[in-house]
Amino acid sequence: MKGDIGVIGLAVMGQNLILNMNDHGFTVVAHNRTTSKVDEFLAGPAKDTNIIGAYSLEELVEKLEKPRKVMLMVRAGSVVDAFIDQLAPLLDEGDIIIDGGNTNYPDTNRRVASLKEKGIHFIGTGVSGGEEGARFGPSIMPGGSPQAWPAVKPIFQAISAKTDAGEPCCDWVGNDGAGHFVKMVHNGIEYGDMQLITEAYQFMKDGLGLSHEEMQQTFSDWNKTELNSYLIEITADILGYKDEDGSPLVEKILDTAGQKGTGKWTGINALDLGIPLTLISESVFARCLSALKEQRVAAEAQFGKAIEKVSGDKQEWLDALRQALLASKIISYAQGFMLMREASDENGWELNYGNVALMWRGGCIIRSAFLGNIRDAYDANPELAFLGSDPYFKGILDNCLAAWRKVAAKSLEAGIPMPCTTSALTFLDGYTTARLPANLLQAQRDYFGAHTYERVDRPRGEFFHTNWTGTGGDTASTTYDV
Ligand code: NBP
Repeated sequence: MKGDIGVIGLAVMGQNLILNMNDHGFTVVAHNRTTSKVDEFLAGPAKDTNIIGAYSLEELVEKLEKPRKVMLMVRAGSVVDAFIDQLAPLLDEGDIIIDGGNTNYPDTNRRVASLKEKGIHFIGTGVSGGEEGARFGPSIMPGGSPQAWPAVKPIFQAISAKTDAGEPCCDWVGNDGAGHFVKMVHNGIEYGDMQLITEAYQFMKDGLGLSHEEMQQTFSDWNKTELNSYLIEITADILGYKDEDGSPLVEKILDTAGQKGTGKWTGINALDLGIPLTLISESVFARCLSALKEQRVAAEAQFGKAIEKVSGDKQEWLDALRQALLASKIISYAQGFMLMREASDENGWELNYGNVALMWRGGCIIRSAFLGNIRDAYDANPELAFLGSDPYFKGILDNCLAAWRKVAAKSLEAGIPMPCTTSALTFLDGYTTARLPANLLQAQRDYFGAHTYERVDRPRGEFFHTNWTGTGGDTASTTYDV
């Protein structure tokens, strides 16, 4: 019997995806560079399954049904290129290579194009949900060669997470690197969600002086509101978790955040495309700041920094904090979808934003009830430019605004760093301001660099230069840009 799909890479993600595929009745051929891991896998987790081992790429290819589907679950980067180079000569026209790693999407663009010349289809797919997702239902975001999708769809949609209504959290995202792009934005949003939660935690702990039991209870309560999500749920669990000595384990963990780069890629992309992705970018910088532990310790002593206690009714503050978190989260997703729209337009991907929200609805780290509402918003209006304009989300923003301002102002007064909560509010204030002070900025640019400006009393597209000092020239600049 030949295999339905081959999977290369028997680390945590590969093994669990293979077992998931096997559970759904697919015959999987498994290969790993270090072939002893094939034996260990077959004798261990894959014992008594239909999983077949392959000890070389030739054997793997030989054991697959045509069109062959070979999925790479290996370290992203040059390892993927090396496997593609070895696999391509062994494959026939119409065969499919799938990269399920955390690849930077320009690499996927490049691989789709170069394999197309050889007649081989390529899919780059985001897979989210970590070990447990891979085993029992991840969110899967495939993009690449559209001709390959019909052959891969039954496998991916079978193994993916499902919504409560039974819909698979997996659908075709778009051409070329669209799948990996959407996965990158997913990870960026994950950075933002996590940072927002940590800001609320610090406000509760250092501002309001809540105990860990009270904080655990608060997050549990929040999980029964519009904030219902995997990350809020695990935060409650973490805050209640005790170390061996009975004290909260979370307080023994060093306060320096790690990162693997997908948040940074999202921020870089936003800068490249000119999209004000302020919240996710702040969340990446917050991790960078956290990493400066020794400098922070020294600076706290040098500046005599202390967080002021927040006085007043605790329940009122907690409710205001919940509203600030919810409103900030709406801004984060609104910015993420703005970025996807710009990238989609730029690359001709024709992303379906309702489908993207559906794919994130289950299986992945940012899964939440909230994503169901985002899906409804884009289903109702696929052209929605700003998620916050959708009636449901606008209603929440309107209702939360006063409490959100109160929390943001208090955080600044008390010295509690809340970069994402406050920058989200600043974004909304900017986005809803018809006239910003950029007129003065344009005047400055024209003053020192003759960069010209447009006038409110003339049609757009007409450019003017003023000789501001009387000593400058009348020649406008076309090359010098600041
Ligand atoms: P790793 O990212 O740790 O990669 C391990 C696999 O890569 C093993 O099969 C290893 O083979 C192979 N490999 C390496 Br490392 N260097 C190689 C080389 N020079 N030549 C050939 N093979 C090489 O595995 P993972 O954590 O399962 O993740 C797989 C992919 O999925 C990654 O892109 C990751 O970013 C992504 N992802 C991971 C998670 C997660 O929660 N872990 C979640 C979502 C996505 P060996 O056994 O011979 O060393």
